[in-house]
Amino acid sequence: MATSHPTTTTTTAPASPTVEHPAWLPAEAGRHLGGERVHIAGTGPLLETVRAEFDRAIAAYGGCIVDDVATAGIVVIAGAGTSADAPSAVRDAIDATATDSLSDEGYLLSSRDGVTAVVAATDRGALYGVLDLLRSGRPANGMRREEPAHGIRMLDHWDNLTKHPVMGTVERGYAGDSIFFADGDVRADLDRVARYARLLASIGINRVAINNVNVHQTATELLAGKLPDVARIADVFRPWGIRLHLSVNFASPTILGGLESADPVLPEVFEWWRVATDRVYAAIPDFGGYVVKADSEGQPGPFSYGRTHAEGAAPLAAALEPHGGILNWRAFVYNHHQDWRDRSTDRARAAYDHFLPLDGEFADNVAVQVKYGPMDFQVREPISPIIGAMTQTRVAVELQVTQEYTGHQKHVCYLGPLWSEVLNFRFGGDASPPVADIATGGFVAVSNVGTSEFWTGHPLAQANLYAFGRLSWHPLADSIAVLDEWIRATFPGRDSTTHDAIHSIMAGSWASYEKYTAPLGVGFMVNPGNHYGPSVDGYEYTPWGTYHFADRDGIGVDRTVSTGTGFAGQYPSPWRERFESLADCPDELVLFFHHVAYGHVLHSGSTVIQHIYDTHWAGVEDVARMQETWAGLAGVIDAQTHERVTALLVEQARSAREWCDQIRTYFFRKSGIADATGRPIY
Ligand code: GCW
Repeated sequence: MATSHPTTTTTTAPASPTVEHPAWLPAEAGRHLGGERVHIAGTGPLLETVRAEFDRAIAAYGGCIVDDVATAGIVVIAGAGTSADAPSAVRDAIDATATDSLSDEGYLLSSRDGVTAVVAATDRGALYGVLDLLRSGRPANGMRREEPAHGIRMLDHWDNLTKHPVMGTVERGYAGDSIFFADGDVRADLDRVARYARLLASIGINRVAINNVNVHQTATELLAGKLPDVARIADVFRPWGIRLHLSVNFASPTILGGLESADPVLPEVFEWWRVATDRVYAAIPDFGGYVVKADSEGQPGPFSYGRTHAEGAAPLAAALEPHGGILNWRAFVYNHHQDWRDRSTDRARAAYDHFLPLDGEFADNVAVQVKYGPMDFQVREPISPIIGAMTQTRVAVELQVTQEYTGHQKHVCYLGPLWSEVLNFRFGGDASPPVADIATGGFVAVSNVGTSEFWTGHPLAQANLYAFGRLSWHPLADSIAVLDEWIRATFPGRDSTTHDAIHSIMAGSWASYEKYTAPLGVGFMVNPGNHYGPSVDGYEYTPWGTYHFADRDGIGVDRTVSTGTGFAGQYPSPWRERFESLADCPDELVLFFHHVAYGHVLHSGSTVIQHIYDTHWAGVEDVARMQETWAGLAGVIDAQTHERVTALLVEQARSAREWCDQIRTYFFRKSGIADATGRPIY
């Protein structure tokens, strides 16, 4: 939920902590490239980055960069052809790309006779290939071809320029302060940003929006007076193939330009955005575009002028278009002044109701950016139906890497499996394309990074950032295989017992989190404001539209067409029928779509009330197992990481227990039905 954002300025922690964790690119990453001779052919500014990467990786082990291709053990070719004396691995790869050409960002890794080749059509592809080599090691003999599924792989930072007394500089940030901003300005020292850009490039992220979608007063200035400083960040991103985006305030023409109105149909408003945007491109020639949160949680927008969101987007899209810029226009538009007594308004319906009528009215360089669920980044929601419904509009799917509703980076909660469910969802049933293929606007996620020495507060939350990058490149990859990749890269050279232990803690951690928090898709039940810890009725009588309707007889939200809010009818077949029917609705979403009696029997065979009792208990047991397994890793994992995770697991266990006891007790008191197993209730 939006909160007010008082803009107090206090002293800022240093941008670079003393011991910064290397994440999935530890220094040892270069070890397997050893004392290699590396030949680099091609042109383009990113090849400087490639050269520096090799220097960093191989110099320590006696390797060097050589001119002679014939004697090299690693050969990088960006675009250019090669001579006949090139090793066979190189010729194999060149032949392969001759028949099936590579895109701008694709590359081939080929190994034969002790030589590894990275072949790409551009220097950008070569950079991705080389970072892959560093991350995952030299491939065995043979060839691996890599192409991203989509060109837009973007992180949104909810970073503010000034500090909020509780949240610091990052809205919903749990990893320290902003790495970009301090004390109302862009940081002077951007070294940390360069290291961040390297991590992001290594997982294929190619766009970053640096500031909060709630654009407060000082941030509005990023588009004007602070532009030279924004350009400094873009300069740091550029060698890593990352384009910078800005979140902008819809009312900028009035706030910055002194216009009387920001009404998006006015010619002077078009003109204002054109001039402002030309200025941005003069400072940052590869600027990516704008992100806009309009008419949402108090942000200004076209509704103030009686205009639609397509009309609202038009002047910004027109200004960006000649420069190749894109506009990410968020669909998170709903009534946050709802009367809880009003049972007919349903927040879940909002994005579809607002945006479907506008399908086809947005310019080509606009992506409507939709949160994966129709409510708000809950641990379990159905997939937002508007993602599948706008067939004439680019749709970008928005995920949340920062753990706002999934444990604030105090809880281990590996989100890969949640995102895979989203990306694999097929609106039209098994024969229809998955969300991964219909997200024509690409993939966006809210970053979880800050000044924390671990980047992400919780060391294991690095896996979520890694997984988002990898899944935005390969949206249908197995998220558990991605986890294994992350474990191998982050903890290199460990034996399989260690690997398996980390895997067992993380692989099911999203499921565990779901067990001990809000049950069966009903959502929320968190403390209002900070969204951490249990408060079953915290949101029940608020204006936010997030209710569970528990009474003495039952719980859940009737979103059926026949007797409820009609939300189920926003899905095409077969889902509208499946969600509509209590008999067919998947267990995990039953309370999202139906209000049922506590004695309702789930497909699992358990009643709703017994399911609540059992899963909450089981979730706490899962966390106890995580603690035990992690304790066994002392001395095997570096001490800094081991101690931090140990301490956070204590908090996770405490918090899970609190959830468990409050939820079990609440439902016993409401229903009067005993837990069949006789476990304690208070
Ligand atoms: O759920 C809400 C969060 C807000 C956030 C908003 C959004 C940036 O609680 O903090 O604001 O989502 O996505 O715009």
